[in-house]
Amino acid sequence: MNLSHIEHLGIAVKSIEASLPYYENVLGLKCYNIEVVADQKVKTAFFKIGQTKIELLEPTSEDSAVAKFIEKRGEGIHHIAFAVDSVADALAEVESKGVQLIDKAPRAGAEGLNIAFLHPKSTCSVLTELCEEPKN
Ligand code: CMX
Repeated sequence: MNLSHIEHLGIAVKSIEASLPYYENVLGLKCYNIEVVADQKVKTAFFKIGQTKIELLEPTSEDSAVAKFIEKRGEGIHHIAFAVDSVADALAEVESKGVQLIDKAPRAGAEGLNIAFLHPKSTCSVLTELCEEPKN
């Protein structure tokens, strides 16, 4: 599989508003997009560092995956996302190597990317996302 770079790191926070001053005033990053991903029940905020982004994830519902994560483990790094040429091809490859998939097929994620998650039980306990720029 050809991973080109770390597309983003997902960080679970209780409140984007309360977290922004650290990222903007201390680290000097600029939040360039805030977007709700309704089907994932999260609000997201994005910052760029080189080719990589930081994605803050605030739950919008108590039953969201991110709300459950914060309840169990507290705020902090939630997932790593790798950029690939083709999420569908990468899913087929990792599944053939015994990795448990959360998403069996690519779906729409934040920022217009096609994405899919791999289960942390098969990825050394790090929730892993594969991302692909849509080809129009
Ligand atoms: N990183 C590592 N391990 C995680 C995890 C994470 N982010 N989230 C859950 N787990 C672990 C739990 O600690 C638990 O481990 P134990 O069994 O050892 O206690 C196990 O996975 C099961 O966790 P759970 O709380 O019972 O939750 P579920 O099984 O209901 O769901 C998961 C876990 C990973 C399948 C679910 O969170 C998921 O589907 N995540 C992918 C989607 C997602 O996270 N969306 C939000 C971001 C959206 C975006 O970026 O757009």
